Amino acid sequence: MQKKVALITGVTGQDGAYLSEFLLKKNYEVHGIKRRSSLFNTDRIDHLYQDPHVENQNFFLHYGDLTDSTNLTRIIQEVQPDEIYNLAAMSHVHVSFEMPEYTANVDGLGTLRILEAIRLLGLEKKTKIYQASTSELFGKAQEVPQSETTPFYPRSPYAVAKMYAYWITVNYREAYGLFACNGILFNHESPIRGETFVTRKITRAATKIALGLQGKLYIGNLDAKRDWGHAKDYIKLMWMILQANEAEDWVIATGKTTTVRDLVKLCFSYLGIDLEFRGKGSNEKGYIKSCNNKKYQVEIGKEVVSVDKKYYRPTEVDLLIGDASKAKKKLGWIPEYDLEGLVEDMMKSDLELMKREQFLKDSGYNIRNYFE
Ligand code: NDP
Ligand code: GDR
Repeated sequence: MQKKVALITGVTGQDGAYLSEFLLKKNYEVHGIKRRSSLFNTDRIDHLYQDPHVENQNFFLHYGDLTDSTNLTRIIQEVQPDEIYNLAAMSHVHVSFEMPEYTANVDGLGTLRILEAIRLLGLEKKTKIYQASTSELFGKAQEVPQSETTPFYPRSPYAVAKMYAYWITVNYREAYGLFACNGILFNHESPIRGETFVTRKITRAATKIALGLQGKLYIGNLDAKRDWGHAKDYIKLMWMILQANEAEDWVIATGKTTTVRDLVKLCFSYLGIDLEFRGKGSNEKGYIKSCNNKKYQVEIGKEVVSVDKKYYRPTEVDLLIGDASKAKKKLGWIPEYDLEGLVEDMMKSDLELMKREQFLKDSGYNIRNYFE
């Protein structure tokens, strides 16, 4: 049987890496688009890399960018994909306030460029498209929990750009009969999550603090509530969405919400450290109440978490909690991880990473000391 061919934009990102692994296991030929950078940017997919000089390859990388339509059209023409997963994006909500125009170009128009390439190349009947939509579309939530029928109210340049991408995907499906679907995914994390998203920032900081490599975690809004799942569970859904009988839009979420503050506590508790929070708003701080693990030389009463207003957003999304009953019922999706399982996976991985950093530091080498 002929192998199915998939093209993944954003292949070097968290979801792109897990999805590549998943599709290769399903015997797909996988093509990914990576950006040119002055340093290697393929850490997350290096284990999948194949020497281009050997035969029978099934994983290929192409240079490209979502701002370059001629490049995208050429790659799609060469690859003739059965499925495109459009995961590339300037995906950081806070950064989108600093770079609104670029975010609109990549996250909004980038999707249009792909859809238009499919149409220009006459691939409407061949190529299915998955668009990485987001719970950020719900923004100032008009309904709790949020489902496929909840109205949108985006609260950042990122969310507004993704809203254009959502509707242009729906429009190309209705106008030209493309098999084009939106996965409205709620936050999903993993040990390879970008270091500046709040979950990974916390797991890195907690492990560093326990090992004496960092003094304090500076953080923003502790009251924000998110519905956090595991990326490994969510990328399966991307594939299932494109195998469904009909092209539709789908909400993917765990159905549970947690404050950033409780997530901080949960991460420290994995290490046997109990935190107590005192104060309000930008004066809130977290202190070590107790530690039942003798491996960690932490000082009881020490302030280890402090709010820094620089991490506040001009407009915030206060509460996200998703209702994924449609995906569970129609696609038979069953997630494997709950929040505790996710935290355990991330903490275990970062603890190992930080032990290596500690070893380097103790051996006299410089370690990265950059917090965002
Ligand atoms: P990441 O930030 O980890 O990865 C983003 C990917 O997009 C990277 O490969 C990045 O390349 C690439 N990229 C950025 N700009 C461009 C560009 N101009 N041209 C080509 N490629 C570009 O995101 P995730 O893997 O977490 O998310 C995947 C997608 O899902 C994104 O679209 C995100 O907005 C969306 N999403 C994510 C959710 C989550 O919780 N993770 C939830 C809902 C939606 P490089 O490595 O070079 O930076
Ligand atoms: P989000 O994820 O904005 O939901 O977007 P992020 O982890 O950045 O923020 C989650 C919540 O935590 C609050 N917060 C902080 N956030 C960061 N990054 N750093 C901090 O120090 C900090 N302190 C508190 C935020 O204000 C926010 O409320 C992610 C991205 O993956 C998007 O691409 C995706 O579309 C959505 O999830 C669903």
